[in-house]
Amino acid sequence: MFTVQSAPIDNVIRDREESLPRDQLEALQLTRLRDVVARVAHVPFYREAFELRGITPKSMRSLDDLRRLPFTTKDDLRRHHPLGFLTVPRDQLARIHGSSGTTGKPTFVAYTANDLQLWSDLCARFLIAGGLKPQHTVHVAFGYGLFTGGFGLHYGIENVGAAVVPAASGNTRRQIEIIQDLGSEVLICTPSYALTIAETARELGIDPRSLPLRFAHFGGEPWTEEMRQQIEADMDILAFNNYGLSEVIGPGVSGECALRDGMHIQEDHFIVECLDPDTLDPVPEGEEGELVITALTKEAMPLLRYRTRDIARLNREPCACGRATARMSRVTGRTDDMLIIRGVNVFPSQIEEALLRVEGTTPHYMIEVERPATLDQLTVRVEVLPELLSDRMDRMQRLRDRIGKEILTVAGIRASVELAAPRTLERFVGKARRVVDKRKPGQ
Ligand code: DLL
Repeated sequence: MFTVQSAPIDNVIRDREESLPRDQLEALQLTRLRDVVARVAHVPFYREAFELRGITPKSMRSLDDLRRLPFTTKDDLRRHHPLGFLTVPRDQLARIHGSSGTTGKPTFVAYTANDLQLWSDLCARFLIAGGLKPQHTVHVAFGYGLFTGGFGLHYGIENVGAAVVPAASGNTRRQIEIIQDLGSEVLICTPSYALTIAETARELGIDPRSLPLRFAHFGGEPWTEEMRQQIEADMDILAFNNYGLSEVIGPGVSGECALRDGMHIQEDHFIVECLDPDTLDPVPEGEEGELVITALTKEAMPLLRYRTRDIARLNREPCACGRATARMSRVTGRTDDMLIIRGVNVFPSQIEEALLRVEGTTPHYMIEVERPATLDQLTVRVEVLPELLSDRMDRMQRLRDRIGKEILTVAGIRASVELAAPRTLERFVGKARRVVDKRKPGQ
């Protein structure tokens, strides 16, 4: 048992594979790698690449041979729209999800019945690692639909034996009422939606700390350690991070254990590489790079070396919880949401971190980049606590200066800071969209 912020959490490891010694885990990965190479060999995209590179299942002699396999990108999926990566006949599919991109059309991902079972097992693993018990009632405020968040977590919770409340997204007041009426102890949504719930509760005169919630499992979008602290204090809960993406399976790729020192990657089912996004060589152990993921055991649509565009670090030290799997850090940004402002690489997470360091700011903010003449201009709008809004120009200016200074320290860039009154910026029910880049056409 571990005690996290005075809450006791039983350290339960669901499956033996989670704590396999490294050599046994790697032997299992290699067998599964050969197997998946055989299964995808007739997908036209992979067949061509395999022929060019002389790849056969047998030629996968060690895990290092992974590096001979082709990468798969979101563009490849688009080029083979809608389901060009299937390895099984259509009639074996049990579910199709999709992820929306910036281009409008969703990319589809398909599951067989076994894939759905695997998915629910993997979600159950991280939920259990984060303290979920069969006696809990769990409020799911993720969208149910093509998005993998709602259904993925839903079946994981049922798999654990807990009671699931499929509230889905929207109508925050009603959600609060349902949480109160049913006494739900666990909340599942995006971290930004948790903030909306807390804020709406306060508007209704309900102290969010008085809600029955005790734990939360957040994922689906980047968030910072500062944001975790704020949500935990606001709602008096313990918040766990979990990560995944639809192209790989959905939620269930990795999640935190009670020690919350990185997200355990479910390495018996996924091989995760951390590569320099430019050279595509592995980064030195522990350094930031792009995560590239190979799904070893999925049946319908296993992708090889999928380029996630997510930037994170890997840690292969065994964890004190007893799991031996590699852990990934928080995702600090994406190679493609990285903003380049006057030549400086800036991730929205850096701005968030800076804002939350300044007392009196809230986690509601918008980042706008434009180029009025030749020079990029960064504007950060942030809501401040009502008691900080004042008629005194000098006080407001001091606050803006402090925020600007923090942004400069954390992100290395000067920003013009605008203070906004409470509840004047946009709120999100799913993934937050906090960046408006007016330099791009169509935004
Ligand atoms: O967001 C799957 C998911 C749902 C994961 C619910 C966890 C909980 P997509 O819609 O395909 O799938 O978006 C995947 O979201 O590449 C990351 O950029 C981002 N993302 C997901 N989880 C996290 C997280 C789902 N914990 C994309 N931290 C990924 C940071 C995350 N980013």
